[in-house]
Amino acid sequence: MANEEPKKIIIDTDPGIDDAMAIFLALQSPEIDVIGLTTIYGNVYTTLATRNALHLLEIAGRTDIPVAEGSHVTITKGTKLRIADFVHGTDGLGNQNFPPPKGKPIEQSAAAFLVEQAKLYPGKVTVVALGPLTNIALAIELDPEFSERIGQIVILGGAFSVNGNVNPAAEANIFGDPDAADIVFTSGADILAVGINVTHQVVLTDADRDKLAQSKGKFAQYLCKILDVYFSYHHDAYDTKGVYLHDPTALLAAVNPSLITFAEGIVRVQTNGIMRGLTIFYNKKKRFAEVTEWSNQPSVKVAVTVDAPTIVDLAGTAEREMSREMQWQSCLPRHCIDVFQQSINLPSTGFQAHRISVILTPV
Ligand SMILES: [Ca+2]
Repeated sequence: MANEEPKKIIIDTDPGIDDAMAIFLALQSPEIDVIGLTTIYGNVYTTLATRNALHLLEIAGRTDIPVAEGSHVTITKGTKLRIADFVHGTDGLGNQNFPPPKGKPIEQSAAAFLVEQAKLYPGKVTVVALGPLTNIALAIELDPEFSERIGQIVILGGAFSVNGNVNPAAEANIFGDPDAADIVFTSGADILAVGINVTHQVVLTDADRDKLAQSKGKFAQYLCKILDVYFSYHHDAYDTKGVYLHDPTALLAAVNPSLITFAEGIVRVQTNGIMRGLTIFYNKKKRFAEVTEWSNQPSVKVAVTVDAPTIVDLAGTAEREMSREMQWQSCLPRHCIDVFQQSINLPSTGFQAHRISVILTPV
């Protein structure tokens, strides 16, 4: 990717500990030009998500990047939101109670900002959606051509052929606004969904965290402060000795789609009842005789496996390119990606997957 222009990315985010990791990764990757952050409720309420987004940009020294505040309610104007502060801390960032940021969000709403940027750079902007999909659905409603103008929407969301993480049916980001998710999945935009069927293979282990703690890098030190709450939650909730890197995986898949394999088909979202938030993938193998809610819907891509060997290549490329970039020399710890090629078979697909672990360390 040496001669390519950096990919313009807007991160729609509800920071969020793994959001913070994804944002730092993006800001350190020369392949990416982060042109804005838009905020949404999810891990915290939207007001706090905005405050945290501004705070993270200040930590990274990137207050030049605009933050547009997103919706405070669901697409159906619902105000009973599901907030995952028990996963990320009441402040969303590991109960560190950081001082308030100096910066302010721009006047534009998240949806208006998304529409404007898609118009400014048609086909060139990738949205990495790391929270419930309300802002993206609002952008689609605001501008009927948004789904054509946007380059790609990479969604961290869904649980495809596996249990959810809010309840057995639903993954958290889709559960946060299933109606919005269904609008986005059926919008006709170029969509890649990275669900927990994939991100649950991407584990930052307890041992990885210890390595991170030894690092003097600014981001590594910061992350070690906020990670405790996230680890405690995972230790209680799962048998995994580590934490799932949901948001960083989606971000990396957006940078380099060849990091994952995907299947193509139609996705619809259950919007009510006990299956609320369930994502169902139709692989189009059978031609149904009747006209249904699935007929003539556009196809999307759904991640099936994580491709560890290519991640090694990307890390190598990123390192080499960074060493040529003067602006990286003075400051930032570089991301390096350690890959543990412990193969996991997914019986439902026959694909080989790999357990990988992403570590932020200085080189
Ligand atoms: Ca998130």
